[in-house]
Amino acid sequence: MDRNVRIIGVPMDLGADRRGVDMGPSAIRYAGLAEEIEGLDVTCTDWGDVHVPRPEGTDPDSGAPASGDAKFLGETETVCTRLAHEVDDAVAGGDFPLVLGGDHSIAIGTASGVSREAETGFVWFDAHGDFNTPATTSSGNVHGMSLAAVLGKGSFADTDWAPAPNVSEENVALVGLRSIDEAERPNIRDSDVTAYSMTDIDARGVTEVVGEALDIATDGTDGVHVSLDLDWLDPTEAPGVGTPERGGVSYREAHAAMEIIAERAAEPGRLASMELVEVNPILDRHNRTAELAVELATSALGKVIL
Ligand code: Z70
Ligand code: MN
Ligand code: MN
Ligand code: MN
Repeated sequence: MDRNVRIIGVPMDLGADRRGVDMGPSAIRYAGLAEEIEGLDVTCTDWGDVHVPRPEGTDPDSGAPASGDAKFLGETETVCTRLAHEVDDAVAGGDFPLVLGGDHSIAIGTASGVSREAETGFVWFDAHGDFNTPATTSSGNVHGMSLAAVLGKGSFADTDWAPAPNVSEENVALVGLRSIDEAERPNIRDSDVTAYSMTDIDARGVTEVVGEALDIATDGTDGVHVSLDLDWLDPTEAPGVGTPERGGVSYREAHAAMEIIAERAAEPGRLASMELVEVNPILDRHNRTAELAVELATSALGKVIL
């Protein structure tokens, strides 16, 4: 990594049902994130946390009427607007934003901030598509809609905060899918994103799939944002997530993917930002999911075995 890493925590859980994901930033810091990054001879500044309102005393229906069936949409807008400003500030200051969730709804803020001045491709590692809209969601949870929001799908198109300014669907690749809602599937199929399921990883291997995902995300863009939902990994490796899904990638496959990202960071379509989301220490065993998040982040930032 050729830039100072700026850590930005977002203790957000309004986009998901399971309480505990708001403790993700603390858990990831406690697992030694800053120390491990400095061990790579990369400087690192912890910018603290973006303020998030507590769900007690907030109204899930805020943001209505445009929100449809999206819970806490008004608070999500507030948090994502704050985060977008922090990420934009980091990029403008020449730093590399490393955002710690929190649930995956925060990606709407990261995307908006990182793409404010630059065409940005996305590689979205996830068991889920996060491609619901307020019209198709069955949960009402914004973390299941965040990529659709970034791309201005459905009623998100009518908002000025959700669609990212410089992200094209053609430059978005989803990797590792294995749990898509019935009503969500056509949203993905009818879009111009490229979606790789676990079936693709089984057939072609993680190296080839991630290489192709990076080709898509770097094609004509200024940089790539890596959004890493820890439920991308198999629950045996990452038990501390709100929505575990069997059949995810292994520890080795996840590291291989991050190492490919690190290799590409030196190229012109370089790594622009990264986020680590959905770590839930309450559901974890001995903070191992947060520790894994730290290991994967350092791999993406250039850690090598020899
Ligand atoms: C489901 C929904 C989801 C993350 C779960 C689940 C979405 N498709 N996303 N965990 N990160 O509620 O929309
Ligand atoms: Mn500012
Ligand atoms: Mn997700
Ligand atoms: Mn997920």
